[in-house]
Amino acid sequence: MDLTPHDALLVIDMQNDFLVEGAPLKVRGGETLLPGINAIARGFDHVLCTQDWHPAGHISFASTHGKQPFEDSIEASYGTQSLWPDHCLQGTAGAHLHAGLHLPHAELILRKGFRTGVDSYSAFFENDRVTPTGLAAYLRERTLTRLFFVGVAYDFCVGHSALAAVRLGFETFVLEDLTAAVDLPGTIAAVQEGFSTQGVRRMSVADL
Ligand code: VGL
Ligand code: ZN
Repeated sequence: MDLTPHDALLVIDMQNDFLVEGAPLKVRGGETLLPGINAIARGFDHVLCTQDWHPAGHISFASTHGKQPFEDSIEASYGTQSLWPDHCLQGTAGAHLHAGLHLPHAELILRKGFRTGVDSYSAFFENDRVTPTGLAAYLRERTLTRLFFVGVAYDFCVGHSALAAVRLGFETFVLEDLTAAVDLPGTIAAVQEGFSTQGVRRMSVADL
């Protein structure tokens, strides 16, 4: 596949709280993706990153509701919200992009999930599915029409971002061997079902 100036690599949530040993929301295998992401990024003219960026007392934190992370959920005004350990608190070391990520030419770091009352798995829309982050307009204005997703978590932020991208009309690929999943019951199957019905293309680094 030949890359063009209209292609962008979207590196999703490669942050300490998802990657380092003992982190609250460690995604198994996430840290092993770093060398591969660094390497592939060199082939892209345009690299963008996202950063999960929550205020204290965020709606997605189990602690906010006195509930159990991973198991409990709440009914938010916008639908069911899964509950997580506290993670990616604004300005903390856990929220920093991992020091092993070397993307010196990255052009944008998009923060998401910064509103107390609504979570944002997708880089394009918050979980209410209507509040935009501005990313679609940014990409369109810059004529970045073909998007390649890597990072964590495959079954949450990568998956929701890719599904939103294809709905918005971007040609959308997920480089699956440069992703890692949280893997709660049914979450991988659900996202893959969405990919196949909505036209997100699954590929591996070797296909690039
Ligand atoms: C994520 C759960 C909560 C992710 C972010 O990056 O996939 N998952 N916040
Ligand atoms: Zn989060």
